[in-house]
Order: sequence, then structure tokens, then C-alpha cells
Amino acid sequence: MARTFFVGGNFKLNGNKQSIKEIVERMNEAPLAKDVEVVLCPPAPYLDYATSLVTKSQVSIGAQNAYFKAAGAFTGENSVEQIKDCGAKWVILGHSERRTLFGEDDKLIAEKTKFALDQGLGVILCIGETLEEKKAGSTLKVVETQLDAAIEQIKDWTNVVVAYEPVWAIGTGLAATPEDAQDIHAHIREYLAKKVSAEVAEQTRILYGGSANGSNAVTFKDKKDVDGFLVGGASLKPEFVDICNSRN
Ligand code: G2H
Repeated sequence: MARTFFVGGNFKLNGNKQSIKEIVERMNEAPLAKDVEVVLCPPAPYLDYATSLVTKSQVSIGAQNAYFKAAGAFTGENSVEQIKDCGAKWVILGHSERRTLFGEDDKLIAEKTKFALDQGLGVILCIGETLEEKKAGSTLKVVETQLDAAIEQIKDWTNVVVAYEPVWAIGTGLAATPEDAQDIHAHIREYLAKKVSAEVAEQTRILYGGSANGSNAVTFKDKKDVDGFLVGGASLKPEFVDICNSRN
């Protein structure tokens, strides 16, 4: 079964009504490849607004985080129901900035993942090693440990996309080489086959994230286990369209 190419745009803490309107309208007007699924993830206050602007069926909106409780005294959090109510279909969980800056650990991320999936939101689950871990030769161990926590909680992988984002490549302009990304992606797929099932391994999209841009995306084109990208900085720019079309 062919996996549909998937490109997520993680706006992080960037944008306002004007710039988000420009980005969504650019996607509406762009000649997008037929077989690409695009998910734009603006900051939470703009989810509803962004959703209202989308006119293309292959483009949807996602959140950058979600809490694991339906409602209650959790000041500052956003619930899955609220995110869905704003029209979003996906949520990014486990991004390294959440892990490092906000202290989210594998257990919390797995819990959030389970809750979001149970409530019908798709999850873009981010994993990846730091530079220290890479230098220590522990990349595979790190991604396996991050996956283990999620595997324990996920019963149905249909709405899960895994994003491999080496922390040293995030926002640095120094992307992993396509060959290195392919090696890690292949390992992740093998690990899913071993720990979950061959079917899940075959069907789950594995994205690359970390300084992906309009020029380097095409160099990943023939890497069979790279099923798309999670894009930060370049998702705010016109070159995002080139990334979405980089498979063709
Ligand atoms: C990794 C990526 C988006 P950037 O964080 O998730 O950001 O493309 O800016 O490295």
C-alpha cells in the first residue's frame, strides 16, 4: 500500500491574522501535487481563523499541542475538543521544544497521544535525538525509548504520523543528509514492525523534520522510508509549496 506523502507546517510561535491569511491563501492557490496531504499548524489562537480560510480538501489545520484532559481547572491549556471545535484535524505532540523548554517527558507525551487519538484527532508524534546523544552514538536507542512510551499507549495507529526530528537539525539550517534520514527512518519502521505489527510499520508515515526547505526537500525524493516533512521556518515562506510538491 502506497503511503500518502504528508507535509506539515509547524508555524511555532509565529504569525498573526495577516500572515496566516497569506500562507493559507497561498496554499489555496498553489498548484499542489494531487497526492500530497498538507497540514498547517498555526498557534492555537488562530486555529479557527485558519480553518475558515482553507478551500482545498487536501489541506487541513492542526494544533501544536493539546492537553490530556477534556476540561477543568487547567489554566492555559487547550483541550482536544476545543481544537476539534475550531476545525483542526491534527495535533503535533512531543516536539523537542515541548520536551526541552516545557519539560514534557515520554510518559506525558504518550498520555497526550492516547487522549488525542481516542477523541478522534490525528497525531504527528515527534521523536529525535540531541547532538550529545548523536555524538554518543545513542540515536537509535533514544528514538526507540521515545517510541516505546507511545507504543504502550497507542491501540490504533491509523491516525498517527511519526516525525523524526533530530534536535541538532531543528532551526539550525543543518538538515540531516537524505541518506542518514533514510537509515533512521528504516530503523523506526523496522522497530514498529517488531514492536507493533508489520502492517502498522508498512502503513505509518514517517516524516523528516529539521531545517527542511524548498531546496533540500527534493534530495529526499528517492528515500523510500521518508514519507514527507514536518517543516518549521520554511513553512512560513513561499518555498513551502516546493516542499509539498517535492515528491513529483
Ligand atoms: C523542527 C522543524 C519543524 P525547522 O522543529 O518541526 O523546524 O524546519 O525550522 O527546523
